[in-house]
Amino acid sequence: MSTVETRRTFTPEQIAQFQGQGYLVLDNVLTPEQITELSDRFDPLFNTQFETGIYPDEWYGRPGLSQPNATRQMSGMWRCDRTVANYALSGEIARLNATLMGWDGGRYGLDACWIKPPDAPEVTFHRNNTYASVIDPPSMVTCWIALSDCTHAAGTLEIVPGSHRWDCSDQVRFLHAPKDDYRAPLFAAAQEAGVASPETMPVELSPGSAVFLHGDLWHGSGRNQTDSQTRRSFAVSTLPMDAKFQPLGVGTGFIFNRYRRMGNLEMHESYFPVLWSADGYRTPFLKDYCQEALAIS
Ligand SMILES: O=C(O)CCC(=O)C(=O)O
Repeated sequence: MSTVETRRTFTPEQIAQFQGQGYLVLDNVLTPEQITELSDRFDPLFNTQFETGIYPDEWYGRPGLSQPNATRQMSGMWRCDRTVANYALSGEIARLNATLMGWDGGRYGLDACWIKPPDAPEVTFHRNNTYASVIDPPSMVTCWIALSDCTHAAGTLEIVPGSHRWDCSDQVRFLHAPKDDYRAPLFAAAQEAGVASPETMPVELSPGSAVFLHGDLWHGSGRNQTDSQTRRSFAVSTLPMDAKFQPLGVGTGFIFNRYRRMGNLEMHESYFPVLWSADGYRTPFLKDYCQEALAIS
């Protein structure tokens, strides 16, 4: 069984890199065994076999129904499958995410797998915080973990370093298989921000390595140009521990809004558990529901 160092401390340089550039690469976040354990859960889920009986929040790409090259994406998987929950609700991942943002606690925001088979189309450039404007503050941070070789040719994530600082707008869009250039919203934003020629950078990662993304960083992904490699990744997004809902009708966030309690702006811990906090608090139900995937032995 291979081991990885799990209780990590970021250096001041790593934190400065994240804050200045909006991203940070970290190698060996998951072991090969963990990658297999997590990836093995995806096929049953896409075949409607939900361990807990609960359906996911978002689901694109259905075997036998969708085009064979369609990207498979599912989110809100932690409620469907407790092995996936070990990763999605990891206190360690939440701690890493929150630490980079300078937060003293983090709660679950979103989990998602992104499976791009050969010839899978592009994912439109966007900012994750655009999809969280129903939350106060509308601020997420994402740990995007490669579960296969994520090369440029296989359609890995593409980012624009420093674009989290751009003064520009974005709007909620359907992100899969755009008819227009998948970078069109990025180019419009760059123009608005006065950036003449934004440079996209493919984040090439080996399996188990991760890139942390600031919620305002522009990112997307290109077509999988290979004829035999499926590109797989798992993304875990964290909100600040003290996040609340905006008043009803303010902002957008179609998944988040489903879990709003009327007359109450709190993000309930049944749906948005606190995964890590500097004072040691973690939502109590988690200890019976899942195990820490990245625990130190
Ligand atoms: O994996 C991809 O291709 C896109 C992922 C993404 O947009 C995200 O995790 O926010």
